Parts: sequence; structure tokens; C-alpha cells
Amino acid sequence: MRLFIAIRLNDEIRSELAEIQSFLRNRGVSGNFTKLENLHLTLAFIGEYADPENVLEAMRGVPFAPFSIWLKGFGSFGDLYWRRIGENETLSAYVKRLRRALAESGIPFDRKKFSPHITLIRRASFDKNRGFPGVSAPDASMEVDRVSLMRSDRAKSGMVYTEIGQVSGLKEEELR
Ligand code: 2AM
Repeated sequence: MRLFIAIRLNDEIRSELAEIQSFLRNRGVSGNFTKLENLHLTLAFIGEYADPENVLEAMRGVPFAPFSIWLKGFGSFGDLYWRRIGENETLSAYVKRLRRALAESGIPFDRKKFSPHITLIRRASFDKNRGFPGVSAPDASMEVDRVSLMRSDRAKSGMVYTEIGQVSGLKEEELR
């Protein structure tokens, strides 16, 4: 199965992001817009791997305490258009430890430098004469209280992401 580790976003943040997507669509941007339910922040992309329990075990070994992330501005890698996550030492330190734990457990993952972003549009295209529309969106913050192991499946309707496990800073009894 195809796996990745991610921070899932709350409803408020996802609807803010969906509004930004609509704004861009209405200004003539086309492409593959991430569906609202699929919006997330990837921490490590594992890819094809048959043993999710081993991944969860590695995730459980990394200390986690809730922290905040800030969504600030936008950026692009080629035709991938995304919402930027502000500088965040807590997040970077967590991802470093998480990736070290994966490596120590022999779990493969994409070793590209961690550039925290939330993909809004893949294969974005726009009228070159008009340029990419400027977007002004206020910074937004979200409390991160868990990290999820996600499975990605390709369906007729597009990608389907399913949470198959999680680690949380909360105690068992607080989760209920
Ligand atoms: P992206 O949004 O920048 O494409 C599921 O595919 C998630 O894993 C996406 O958030 C994707 O990031 C991320 N990802 C990171 N490295 C990847 C890779 N090598 N192949 C596919 N997805 C990758």
C-alpha cells in the first residue's frame, strides 16, 4: 500500500483553503484542485510499503506534544501551487526525529528536504498574459494535536486518503 505521514487539517482551515481555491478558479486558474477532504500537510512520504504496523511503531517512538502551525502566504514548485507553512522549529525538530525513526526502522521514505506546504493545485495553469492572480489571505493558525499515518488509493473519482493510524499528544482517556 501507498503510505505517507501527515498532519490532517481541521474543518475551519480546510474551508478557508477551499475559498482560496474558488477565488483562483473564478480568476481563470485551472488544474487539479485538491479536494477539500484531501487537504493535508505531508511530513514524510513513504510510498509503497507493506507493513503499516511497523510505521506506527516507529511513530509511537517519537515524542510528540501538541503545537501550533501557521499558514502564511503561498508558493509554487513548478506548476504545483501551495499554501506556505511559516518557519516552525517545533515542527522541523519533530519531522527530523520522525524521519530518523523511520530510517532506523528500515522504512523507506522520500529524503527530499522537508518544505512544509499544503498543495492546493497540481498542474496549475493560467492565462500567461494576465499572470497568476494575486491572493491575499490572512495568516491562519491551527493547533496540531496528532499526526496521522495515511493510506493513498487511486479511485475513479481521484485520490482517496484514509487515516489508518495516529499518534497523539493526548492521553488515552482524553481521546475518548
Ligand atoms: P505534494 O502535495 O507536494 O505532491 C501524498 O502523495 C502526499 O505525499 C502529497 O502531499 C505529496 O506532496 C506528498 N509527497 C511527498 N513526496 C512525494 C513523492 N515522492 N511522491 C508522491 N507524493 C509525495
